[in-house]
Amino acid sequence: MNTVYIGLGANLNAPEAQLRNAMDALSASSSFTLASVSSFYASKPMGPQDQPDYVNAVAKLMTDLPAIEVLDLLQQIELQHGRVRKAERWGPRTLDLDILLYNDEQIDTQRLIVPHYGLCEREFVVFPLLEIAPELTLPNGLLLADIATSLPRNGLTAIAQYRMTKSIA
Ligand code: PH2
Ligand code: MG
Ligand code: MG
Repeated sequence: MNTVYIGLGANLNAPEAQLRNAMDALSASSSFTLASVSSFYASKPMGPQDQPDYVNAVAKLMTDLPAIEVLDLLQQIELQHGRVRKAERWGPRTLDLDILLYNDEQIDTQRLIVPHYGLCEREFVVFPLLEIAPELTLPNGLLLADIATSLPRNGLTAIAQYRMTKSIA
């Protein structure tokens, strides 16, 4: 069994509902067991500022799938939720599902880089991850809690909770 942390983000078409639907889809998938979900957070857009605020969250999944097949399934869920891939870097999106961590592994391939390259700098990843994994050590040996100490929250605010219907706890 593998432990995967994923980041969820959306800022178009009722973003909170986008995240709830994505969580429902992950939790309904026979390939994943949903272990925990952070609060949903309102966050200021990183990148172009002429776009709506985001809703972000982090989830912990257990799976037997290799990382690349996790990516396939996440991209399938993105597409089912109306994601249109656009050229604009860091532009608005209906749903973005990113693999943040896959066990302790460092993966560097054409399609997938893990840990996610922005993990340590993005408050909308670090604080939700810290909420569900306060003791986490990253593959580079750094404690997530230490990274959080020197990272500005940039207005990041918890706005809602996702209630898990199926739990391994
Ligand atoms: N995702 C982006 C670009 N900017 N800003 C926030 N606050 N949250 C995101 O998830 C985000 C972003 C592209 O993936
Ligand atoms: Mg992203
Ligand atoms: Mg992405």
